[in-house]
Amino acid sequence: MSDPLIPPDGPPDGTTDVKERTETKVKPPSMYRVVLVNDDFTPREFVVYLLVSIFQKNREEAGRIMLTAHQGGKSVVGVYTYDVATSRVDKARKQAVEAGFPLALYTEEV
Ligand code: TYC
Repeated sequence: MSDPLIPPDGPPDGTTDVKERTETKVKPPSMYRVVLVNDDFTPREFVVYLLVSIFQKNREEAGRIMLTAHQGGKSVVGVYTYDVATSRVDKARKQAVEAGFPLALYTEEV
């Protein structure tokens, strides 16, 4: 409630009240790169299937990502928030283990 004896533009003694503003800096969330690692055993088609079904790539892009890893040893799948990166990597690893393939993926902060 405001005091009816103090005018809205400041106290009556000629001083000025300065309200310090508390700066609230909102940092954007850290981002994480998901990296796919090549191996000699996981079938190409299985890698493409995971990239389409878990990482929501279209088949063309999934094929490119898979081939980049196949030829160069690793390939960046995408950059995501921590939760998205880790949950997708967990899913992909789980499916690879269930299917009996040694497929490796890892995340790293961008
Ligand atoms: N090198 C595998 C093969 O020849 C295919 C493959 C590609 C595996 C990419 C993993 O991240 C990978 N069957």
